[in-house]
Amino acid sequence: MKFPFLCVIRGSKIIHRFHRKVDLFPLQRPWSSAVNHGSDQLCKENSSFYITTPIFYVNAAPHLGHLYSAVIADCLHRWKLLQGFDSRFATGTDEHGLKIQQAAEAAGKAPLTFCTEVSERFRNLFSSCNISFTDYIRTTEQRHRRTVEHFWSVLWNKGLIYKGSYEGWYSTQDESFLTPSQVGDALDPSGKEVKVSLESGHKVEWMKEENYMFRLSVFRPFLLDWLVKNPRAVQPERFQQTVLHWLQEDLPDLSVSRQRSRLQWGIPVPGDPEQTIYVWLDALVNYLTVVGYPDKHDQWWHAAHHVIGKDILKFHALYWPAFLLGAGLPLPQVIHVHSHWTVGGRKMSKSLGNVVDPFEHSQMFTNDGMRYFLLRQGVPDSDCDYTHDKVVKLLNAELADSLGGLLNRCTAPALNSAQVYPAFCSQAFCRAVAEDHHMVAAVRSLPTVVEKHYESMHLYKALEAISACVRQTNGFVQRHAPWKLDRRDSKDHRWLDTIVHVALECLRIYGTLLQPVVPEISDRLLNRLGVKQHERSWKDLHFLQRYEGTKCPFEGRMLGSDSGLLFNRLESQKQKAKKSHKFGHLK
Ligand code: ME8
Repeated sequence: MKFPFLCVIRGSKIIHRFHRKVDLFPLQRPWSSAVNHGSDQLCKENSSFYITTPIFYVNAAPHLGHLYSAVIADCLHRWKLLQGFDSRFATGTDEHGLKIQQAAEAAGKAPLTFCTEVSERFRNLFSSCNISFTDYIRTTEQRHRRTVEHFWSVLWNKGLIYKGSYEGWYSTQDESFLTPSQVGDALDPSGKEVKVSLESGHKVEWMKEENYMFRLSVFRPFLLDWLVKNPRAVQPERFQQTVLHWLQEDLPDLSVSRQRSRLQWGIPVPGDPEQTIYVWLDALVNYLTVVGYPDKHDQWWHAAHHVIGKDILKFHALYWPAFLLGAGLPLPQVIHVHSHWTVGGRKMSKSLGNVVDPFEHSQMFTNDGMRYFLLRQGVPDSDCDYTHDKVVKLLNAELADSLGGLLNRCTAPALNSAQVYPAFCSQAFCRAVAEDHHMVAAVRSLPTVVEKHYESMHLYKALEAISACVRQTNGFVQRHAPWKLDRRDSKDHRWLDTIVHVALECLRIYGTLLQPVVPEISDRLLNRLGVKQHERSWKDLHFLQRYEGTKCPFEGRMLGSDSGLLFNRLESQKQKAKKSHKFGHLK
């Protein structure tokens, strides 16, 4: 297939210098087999699962949004482990490009020293917040450079990269090329008229350079085909629609290098030291580096799932699949997109002074508290606003009072003096009323409900369902007030034990299902119930077996030791202010 000598693409002029034969057809369609039979089916057969977060820019310190992506991916990784998958979870840092080069200069540091320092801050944040990544990748590593060079040479050998001259808009903050329709007018803080990206609001500049270009334009029909055949490739649905909408228009070819004189901090183009590889091509290839491309990536690459924020959808749902198709590699199973956290209704930004420090807030609310809040309140489809009092209110209601209160009640010596998992009595359970039977049915079906929501990344719906069941169990205990029963009466005694048995069974199910979200709290809860480590997986979710007439392995077992409250109540800002005022007065 030959391409014309000169082509003009809306707004950005690209002059082709060389005629090269393009070996494009027959282009593999690596998506069809996997998805026609259901993507997860394939993964289950392999029992491999590979989940990634974006790799984060090291030009600034981590903020709440970065932690959010990592917590989502961590939850999915832990969920897959719970189900018995062999799961791999990669995160890391994106360290090349003009933006990083400029940030290092501004900090007066050598680029690598600067990158290492900030990358360590990300790694420490993730480690301290129980983000159980199995791979941490930095794009400045040698293994990554080798992979990028190989990937480039594959595209080059297929004639998908050519040398041309690019002229158009570029945003350094987004490291992104823009067409004129994506650019608008704005005033900078000094009142000067500037051009900005309509999507991100970041300043753009006119750029004219000799570059290497990637033939993105030829991939449009293939990308459309992929999305039409795989309606769940990009989730949630609204983001798949966004990508389909983008594909209604022609895709311009993409500049995939910068002149070395402008950008030194990056991987040189193989065979042309005067050019540096475009940072997004470099960064996206990290997902392959982690799994050992080009030698041993198959097992994992077939099971790839990406978690990304909505800001980088174009790079992951247009450029990345096109690069992969060009290189003859399978496309990701699912691109899970999430929306953004705002503060005071506005995007977090240094200049607005509203950036939430995830270290500080995880210490204030505990790691699990932060994780629970982010996943319970974060909705993939729309932005959510973060406020201190919202966190306090939610965690007090659901973790301290509802879940913690239930555990406390049912394990307190006043109600459970023997500190055992008491016996269930079918005859005594005849005292149960219709609402109790509804509660039992709801908890029995809870694992299926939660599975559905975890699988579709509607994590807040999974937590909503668990929380509703916890409330029902509290209602059950409250309704029958076991503390009012007379232990000396054998019937009452059996009923009391039965109530506590049912409540502990509910708690065991909640603790097991909550492990991917709040691993520390779940561990403490299950320890208190005396549930052993090997009894906490998906296959251990049989609920209330005695009600079904089968043996319950926990019945009669000693409870674990009491390690204190499951979650300590938190103070709102108002309460805090009141206290400090009082102390000030006393002083
Ligand atoms: O884009 N709310 O890195 P980045 C929720 N290096 N999530 C947010 C957020 C917010 N307010 N702000 C950021 C890059 N994020 C590239 C990625 S991948 C091959 C290269 C999260 O440091 C969200 O996941 O700007 C978003 O996509 C990502 O951080 C952007 O991080």
